[in-house]
Amino acid sequence: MKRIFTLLLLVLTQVSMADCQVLLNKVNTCVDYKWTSGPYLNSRGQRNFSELEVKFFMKDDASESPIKIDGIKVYPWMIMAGMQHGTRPVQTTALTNGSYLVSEIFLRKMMGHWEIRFGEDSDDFDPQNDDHILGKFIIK
Ligand SMILES: [Cu+2]
Repeated sequence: MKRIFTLLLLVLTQVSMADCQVLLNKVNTCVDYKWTSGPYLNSRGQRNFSELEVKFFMKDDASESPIKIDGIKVYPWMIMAGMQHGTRPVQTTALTNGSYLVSEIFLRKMMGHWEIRFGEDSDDFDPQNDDHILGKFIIK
């Protein structure tokens, strides 16, 4: 009986979390994202901007209604051997469907991997400080 209950709980947990692509645990918020352009990893001389549509919703909201995210910063971040760095500032625009369009994302092809980091938007925001990062995903 206990085993069945555990199994059921596991299944239920997976169902309720199914559409949470990135969990921002500290603010109880889920992120769904899709690339509307790219992602382009630019070689030398190329200049293709990528665009990401991002929806934020409360973790426990089964209807996944989009919420406003004042105070959350979307930040492309490159991890290389021995160094990390960002890129030029992105543009974040609110869409009528409640999601956000993150545009002007400029990614260069390098010996490393790009991440999209969701950070707390504060004056002293530091993309290398794990305490300032709410969640992230690796760009593949
Ligand atoms: Cu680099």
